[in-house]
Amino acid sequence: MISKRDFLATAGAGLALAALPKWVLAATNRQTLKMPPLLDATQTGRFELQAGEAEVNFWGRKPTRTWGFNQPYLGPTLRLRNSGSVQATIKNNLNEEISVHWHGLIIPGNVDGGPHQPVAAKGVWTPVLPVEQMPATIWYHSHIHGKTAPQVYRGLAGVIHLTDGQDDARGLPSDYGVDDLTLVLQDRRFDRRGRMIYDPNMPDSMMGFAGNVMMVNGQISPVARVPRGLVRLRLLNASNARVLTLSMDEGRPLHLVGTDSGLLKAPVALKTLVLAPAERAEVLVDFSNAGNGLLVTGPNPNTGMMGGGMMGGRRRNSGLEILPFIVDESLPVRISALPGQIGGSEPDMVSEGAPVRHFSLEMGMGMGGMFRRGGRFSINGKPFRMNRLNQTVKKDVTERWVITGQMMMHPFHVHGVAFQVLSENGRPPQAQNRGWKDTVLVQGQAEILLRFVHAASPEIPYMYHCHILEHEDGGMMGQFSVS
Ligand SMILES: [Cu+2]
Repeated sequence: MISKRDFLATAGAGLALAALPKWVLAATNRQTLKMPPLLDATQTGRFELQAGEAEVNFWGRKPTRTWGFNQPYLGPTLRLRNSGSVQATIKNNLNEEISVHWHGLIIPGNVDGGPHQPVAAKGVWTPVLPVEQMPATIWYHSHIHGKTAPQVYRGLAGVIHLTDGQDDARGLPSDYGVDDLTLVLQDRRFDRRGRMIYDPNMPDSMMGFAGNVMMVNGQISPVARVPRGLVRLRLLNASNARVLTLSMDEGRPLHLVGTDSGLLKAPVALKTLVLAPAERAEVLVDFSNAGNGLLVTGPNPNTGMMGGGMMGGRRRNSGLEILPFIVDESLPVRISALPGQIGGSEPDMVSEGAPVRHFSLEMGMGMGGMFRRGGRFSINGKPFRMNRLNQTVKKDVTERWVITGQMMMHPFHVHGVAFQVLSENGRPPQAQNRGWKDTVLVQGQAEILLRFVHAASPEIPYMYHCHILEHEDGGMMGQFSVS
């Protein structure tokens, strides 16, 4: 188990030691990790989310004004069937328009919840979501153009479990909050009074806004209690910009069983799992023999050419503790052996003859670009415009998209589809990118194969964009119809 001193050393590295306020010392009485409340719609076929404002006292000193769905910060975990329609009701009790994008749901453009489908202040949205896809861990978040970064930062996000009820047969843990843990990972910036702040300066808006503390499910430095067996972690990187490089202390493997859009055929043991903003991964961790453990993230690798001191590299570049796990003998051990096969699938699409499109993710780094507000970021030279359709795509046709990123790594997300990563910098994809994906971290160049099965009209098109939210809001986004 990590000691109090180790924790302070880690947190302190983030806060700059000299400025470490005394109240941090009092904050080490750790709370047990809480799961987001489970909102199970598998039987009812309906759910309701209410966006509202509240106050949260994260550090036990000064409270922060936060937003959330059905609770003060973040939203419930929605459990949905992976097959069949579900009736959603979104009530916006805020004084500002929001949207709810179903990130990872493969559904038509007119219920996708993107920037063209705002829910007005005090308004209501009642889409029917026709779900028909593989079981997966996906999520939902606000997606108003130009406001996604601050709105998600304040708390408008939550996780969705798509389930077919067959996890016992697969040998996968599925007892919510006991051996099946949902972990919303976010770095957040706190001021000396313990308030969560969002005040991006010029470097922040270029590189993306990074925090000095890691939160799990909206909690600062909680402790997870786990059974002495196999535990499933459903990981979501809901940070605005930080690329996580996750590992267990002492090299205990993370057994990858699922990527963004579905389960793999069999577990893949990883020492380190890179999880970019918006990516999800399901991993199994074995607590049967080794006992207690600690999940950590290494330094943010995404400092690009700006890296180092100029951009306050020290704050960005410290590794951070994420979550200690304590084995609790009172918890039931349901699964103690790693499953051999889990019956998922890996994409194997035909790339020959597929029409090719090129996407260049651009930072506009000239002096003119650097000091120009709103139009710094673009794709193929075009910053996002609400009234400009960038592509028209044919339904049921496999396409090959070649994505090139400038200056730094960019997590590229496409709405309305699960895709195959065909290559990364001309080589076969790394192990963690061989499953079905909806977001891929472009580190130079990536090629993806994708085929749309639903339509999106020119009026309510699908989006593709960088999921560093400050880049997205700044214009690194495009939109396309499918018919
Ligand atoms: Cu980007």
